Amino acid sequence: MEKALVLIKPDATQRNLTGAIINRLEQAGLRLVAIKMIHLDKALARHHYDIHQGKPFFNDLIDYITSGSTVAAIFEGEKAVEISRKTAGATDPAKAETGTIRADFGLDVQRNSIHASDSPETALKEIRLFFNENEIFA
Ligand code: FUP
Repeated sequence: MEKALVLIKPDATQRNLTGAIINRLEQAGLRLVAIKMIHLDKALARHHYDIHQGKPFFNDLIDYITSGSTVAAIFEGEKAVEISRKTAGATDPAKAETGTIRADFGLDVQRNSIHASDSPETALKEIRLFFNENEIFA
């Protein structure tokens, strides 16, 4: 069974969209196996977005993701990564497919409401970054 890390980002927790976003992922056939609300510190944020170090939006992205509460969750299922990415939609809400989380809830390319792991390998790394083994109810 595949697992995907999902972050419900500060723009979404702030606007009371946490339940709606979880609901969409469950409705897509995925099962919630871990969840917690956290406030990312800069070190964790930089680690999570390591791949974007040096890009023009990096510092703003770190400021944003550390600006409020984030819900970290793990969803499990066959093709959990592909399904969670599809349910999330394209990075830029303006370009995301109708009916996706980002199209319906995202505000702009930075405040796009959700993160979902982009490959099974990335998912394993991200899960290790956010969760201990004993927090996962597989
Ligand atoms: P995604 O995999 O869809 O989350 O997109 P990326 O890995 O390309 O980007 C990660 C995050 O960086 C996005 F969710 C938001 C932020 N970002 C920007 O703020 N500006 C950009 O131009 C691109 C990405």
